[in-house]
Amino acid sequence: MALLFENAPDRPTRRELAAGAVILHGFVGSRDEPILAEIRRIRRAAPFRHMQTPGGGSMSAAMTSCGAYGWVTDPTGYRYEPTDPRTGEPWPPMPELFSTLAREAAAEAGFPGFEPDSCLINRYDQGARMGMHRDADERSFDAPIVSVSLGVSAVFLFGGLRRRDKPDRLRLEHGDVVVFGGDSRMRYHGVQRIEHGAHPLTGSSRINLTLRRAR
Ligand code: MD3
Ligand code: FE
Repeated sequence: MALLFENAPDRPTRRELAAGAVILHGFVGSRDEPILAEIRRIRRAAPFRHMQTPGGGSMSAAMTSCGAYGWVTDPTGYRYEPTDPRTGEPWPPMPELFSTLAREAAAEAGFPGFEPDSCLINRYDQGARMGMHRDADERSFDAPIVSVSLGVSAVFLFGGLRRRDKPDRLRLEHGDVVVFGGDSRMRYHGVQRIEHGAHPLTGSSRINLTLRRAR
């Protein structure tokens, strides 16, 4: 569908949101189905689950990971782990498709040489959200984070360096990739509650991949 209009001048492919934050509209292109096929493979070994938070709640997004490290939360805290706590087995390997896409997107945004060692996969069903937070569990904040959105769209909240800074709202659509590095790496961000929706490739869900350098 998007083929005709993806690179039309009225829908620019690359847009700078803030210093270090670049959105690449439709950057996924025809890699959408291959990515979803890899996720089906990953979830067979490491199923999506709603993890518990230190505050006593649970994440409304269902999560899994691939790569050398996976992000986990439980009542003791947030951290990266080399194995899935569900099985004790290493996380499924990062598909080359994921690391290549992330490296290309990061380079396009001005961060050459990005080699992710972790990919967190978030699945938002209708009503799921993610509260405002910073990503601070990585060993170094020099590397960017690359975000890939698939399926039903969501309103992304892009805040500032202080929790109270009023966030910008930005709709992320199927195939959009956003790179957050440099001066934007430590910004607060979140995802508004997912509305009722349907996408031919994901049904009523939104899938977000975040490619990270954990260690
Ligand atoms: C801005 N995920 O998993 S991706 C997360 O759509 C997370 O699932 C959201 O926030 C999602 O931690 C947002 C966009 C994103 C990811 C990392 C960032 C924005 C960021 C790191 C720094 C600044
Ligand atoms: Fe985040």
